[in-house]
Amino acid sequence: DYSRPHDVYTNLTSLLLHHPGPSGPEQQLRDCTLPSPLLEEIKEKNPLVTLGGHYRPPDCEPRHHTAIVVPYRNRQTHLRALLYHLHPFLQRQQSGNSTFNRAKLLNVGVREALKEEDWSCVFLHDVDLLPENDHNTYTCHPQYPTHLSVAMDKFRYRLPYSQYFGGVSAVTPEQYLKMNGFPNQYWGWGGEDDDIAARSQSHLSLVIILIFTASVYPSCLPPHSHRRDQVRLSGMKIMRPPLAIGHYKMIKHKGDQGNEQNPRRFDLLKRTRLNWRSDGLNSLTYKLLSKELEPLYTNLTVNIGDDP
Ligand code: BGN
Repeated sequence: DYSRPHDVYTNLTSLLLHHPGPSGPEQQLRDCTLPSPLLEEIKEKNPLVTLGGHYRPPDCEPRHHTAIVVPYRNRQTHLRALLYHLHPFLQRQQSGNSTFNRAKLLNVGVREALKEEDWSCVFLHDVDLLPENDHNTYTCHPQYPTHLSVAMDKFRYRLPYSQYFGGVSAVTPEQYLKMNGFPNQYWGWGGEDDDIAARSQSHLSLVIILIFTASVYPSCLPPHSHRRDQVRLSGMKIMRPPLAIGHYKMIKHKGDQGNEQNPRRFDLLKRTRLNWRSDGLNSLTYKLLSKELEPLYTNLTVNIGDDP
């Protein structure tokens, strides 16, 4: 019992945390008011850590087998802060080597976000896109999915092609359910946004949609003026702000490792019409490894499996 007021022991306690070894990027500690929750809470946040502080990644064979030794006496607050930080930190270092899967991660994010609160609108936002026009309101259309990044600098402030749905888009939970979420099978770069677009669209041509959009979707409505109508049972279509409003700057980057072009995307896309009812929100499986409330965002680390 480390918390006794008059500690009768003068022992040096070695805490052994058995972990496979590190390989991840650096994480900066933000400030000096670090949380030190109760041991019970830390345990709850780390369901995969077993008795004695052991952890093994559930989805791969560890390459290292590491014990962490912490000389200790009378510092329970520090110990709790360290355990609170270290367990998720070590688990994160084992995540992220498999192929990227944007659409499946979006599914996970939407499901986890909806566990937290009854959001009326959920945005699906690439990390490298910065909105440039304040009139591009981040709200949902009550009936149809919205595509907001219609004019990116990378594509000379135009749509690269009429069905493009990548970058930044938004759905209400009802729209998300109606389209059975997003596909889980697109491992690597490309095609998943086209699949999502195909799920959400009816057969209206884009020209009609754009004219319609410009007239009924003013860019500057106050958020609460949207009514939350039921989605029609027929197919949906894509709503877009005018090209002059949906401006985004893309932060320049090279293709990332683990997100190479997916050669299967052409075949997968041909089958969207057949597959969308069975591949999506209703077939989503994953394991939540950690969930951390950071000062400016919530960081979820999940095991979503790997390209079969
Ligand atoms: C398209 C990609 C999209 C990507 C845009 C813009 C495919 C499927 C080919 C049938 N689609 O070509 O995923 O967002 O380019 O870069 O690769």
